[in-house]
Amino acid sequence: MKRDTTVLLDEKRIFKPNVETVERAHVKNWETEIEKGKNFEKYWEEKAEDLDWFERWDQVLDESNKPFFKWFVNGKINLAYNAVDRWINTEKRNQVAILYVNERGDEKKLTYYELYREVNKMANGLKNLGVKKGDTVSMYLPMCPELLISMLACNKIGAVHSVVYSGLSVGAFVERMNDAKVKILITADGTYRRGKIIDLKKISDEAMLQCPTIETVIVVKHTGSKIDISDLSGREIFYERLIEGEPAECECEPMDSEDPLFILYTSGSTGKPKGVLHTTGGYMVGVSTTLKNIFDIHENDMWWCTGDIGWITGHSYVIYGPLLLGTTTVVYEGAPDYPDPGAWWNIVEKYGVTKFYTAPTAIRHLMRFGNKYPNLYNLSSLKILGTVGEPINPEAWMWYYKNVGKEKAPIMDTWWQTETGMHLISPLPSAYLKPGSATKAVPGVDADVVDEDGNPVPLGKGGYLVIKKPWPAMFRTLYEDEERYKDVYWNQIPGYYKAGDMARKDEDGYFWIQGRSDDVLKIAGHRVGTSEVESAFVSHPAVVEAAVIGKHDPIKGQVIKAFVILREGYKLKTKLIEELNKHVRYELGPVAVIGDIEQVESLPKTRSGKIMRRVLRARELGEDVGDTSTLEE
Ligand code: 6R9
Repeated sequence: MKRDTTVLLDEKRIFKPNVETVERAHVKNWETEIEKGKNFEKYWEEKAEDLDWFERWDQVLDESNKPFFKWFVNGKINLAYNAVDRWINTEKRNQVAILYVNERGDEKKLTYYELYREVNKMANGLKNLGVKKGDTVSMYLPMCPELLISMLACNKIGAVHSVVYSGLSVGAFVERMNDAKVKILITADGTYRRGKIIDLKKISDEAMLQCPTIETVIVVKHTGSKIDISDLSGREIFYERLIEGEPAECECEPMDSEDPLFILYTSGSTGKPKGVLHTTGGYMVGVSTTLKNIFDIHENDMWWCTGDIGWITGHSYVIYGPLLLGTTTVVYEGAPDYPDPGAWWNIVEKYGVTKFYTAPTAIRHLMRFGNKYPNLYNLSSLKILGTVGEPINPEAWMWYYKNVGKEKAPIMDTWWQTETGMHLISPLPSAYLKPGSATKAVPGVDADVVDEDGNPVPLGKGGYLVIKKPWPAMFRTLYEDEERYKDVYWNQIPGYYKAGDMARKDEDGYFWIQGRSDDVLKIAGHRVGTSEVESAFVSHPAVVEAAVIGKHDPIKGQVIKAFVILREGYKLKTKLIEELNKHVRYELGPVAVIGDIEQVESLPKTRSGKIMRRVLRARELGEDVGDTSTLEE
C-alpha cells in the first residue's frame, strides 16, 4: 500500500495547544495526567468512581488467568442505568439526549426522560418475547433512534446485542447471524442514502432464508414505506406493535462487571469474521473516561461523531460514551455530501456542534470540493475536532485544522480498534500536536513499538505496535473461540497484546501508525478482511481462485485489487467485470470497493498452500519481494 510515508517521515510541524481550550479542559496538563496514569490500577479505579455501581468491586484487576483479564471484580452495575436512568432525577431530565437528523433535513429530539420511557417500553417488549439475561439480540438498522433505544433496552435487561452494520449485505449478514445463533433480529424497512431509500427489509428477507435460528424479526417502520401487516410473515412483528401499551417503567438487571455486554463482528486476516466480545464494567469506565478527557466533554456540549453505530466507533462514541457523560449526541443518517458537500457543515452551524469526530476518508472526500463549503457556514461553535479509522495524511490534517477548526480547534487523532473498545493512543486537548501522529498512549495505557521477540526497537525505526498492560475496555475473548483469541492477539509477542499495526516512535516518543501488519484492509475507514472478499469472489461460478490485496486510493485510503483465476472458457471482459463487482457487493455490501480485477494463471503460494499476498503486493508496487524461501515453485 503506497501511502505518503515519505511525507510522514519529514513531517516536523508542531502545533501548540490553544490556551482557551486548555483553560476549559477537565485535564489541563497532558504530561502530568500521563504520569498519573502510570499507577494504572489506581488511575482506573479513580475513574470508575464516576459511575453509579449497585455494588462496589473488590479487586480492580484480576490477572490470575492471563490473557483472560477481569476488571472491577464482583462489581455490580448496569449500563442503561448509568446512561439514562440516573439522569432523570437530575437537571438533565429534560435535556436532549439524542438529536437525530437525516440528509432530508428531518429531525427528532429525545430528551433523557423521553429516552428513558422508550427504552423501558422496548425492554418490556423484548421480555414479552422471552428475551432473558444472556440472550443475544441482533440489529440490522439504519442510524435511527430505535437502534439506540434497542441497544439500551438490551443493556437494561442484560441481553447481549450484536449489531450488524447496515452497509453489509446478505452474505456477511448471514455469516454473523449464524455464528452468534441469533434468535431475535430487529430490522427496518429502509434507510436514506443520497436521496434514495435502500431496502434493508429486502436484504434481511433474503438473509433470513439462510438463518435458521431466528425466531422473531422486529420491523421498524422508519422510511414510512407502505408495508403493512399483511406483508409480514408469521415470525415478524412491527416495532410499534411490540411496544404498544407497554409500561414505561422497567427494573434494571444488576449485571456483574464481567457479564457480556455485546458482540461486534470484525474482520481478521484469515477465516471467518471474529466475534469480538466486550463485557460491562470495564468497558463503561474506559469509554466514558476517554471521551471525557480527549474530547473534554461537558454537559452542555453538542457532540457529533459521524461514525456508524454498526462499527465500534459508533458503539463507544455515538451512543455509550456521550450518554454515560450525560451530554447530547447527534445521530446522523445519510452521506457527508448529500444534498451537497456542505451538508455536514450546515448541521454543525444549525445545531451549534461543539465537538466533531470523523474519519480521514471523509475529510479527504470533502476536501476535494475545496474551501468553499466550510466557508459558507459559521463553524465557530467547534471547539475540538477528532479523527479515527486510519492514519491521517498531513495534508488532510492541515485542511481540517484550517478550514473546519479555523486553527483554534485542536485535532485528536485517536488510534484504537474494535478489540480495544476505547481510544488507546491519542492526544488530549492540552497536547502539542504533529499532523499525522496519534501522539502518545492515553493516560493509564502502556503502548510501545517492538520487534518480533518483544524487544523495543530504536526510536525512528518501524516495528509492531503492542499494548503492554491490560486496559479496562479491552475485549475479553472472541465469541466461542478462546484459542483464536490467544493465538491472534496474545501468543505472537509473549506478554503483550499485538495490535496488528506497524508503527514507529519519534524522538519525542510520539507514535506514527503505519498501517496494518496483516491482511486486513481499511476501505474508507471500514475494516474489511481479505479472506472475506476472496470467498465472495470464489462464490461466483466463473472464479476458481482469488487473492486480494489493498491498493492505495487517494480518497478511500485503500481499495481492493483482486487477482482471479477463472474457470475454463471464461474471459475477464467488461460484462464479467461488472458481474463480479455486483456479486461481491451482494455478498459483502458497498464496503467492498473494488478498484481493479486482474486475471492470472496462478497465484503465489507457500508450500502449505497459503496465498502469499505479500508477494502480490510487492509485485504490484514494484517493490522488493523479500524472503520467498517458502514460496512454492
Ligand atoms: C476504531 C477503528 C482498527 C484499525 C487499526 C488501525 C486503524 C484506527 C487509527 C488507525 C491510524 C488512527 N486505525 N484508528 N490507524 N491512526 N487514528 O477504526 O476500529 O474498525 O477495528 O479498525 O484501524 O489499522 O488496527 P477497527
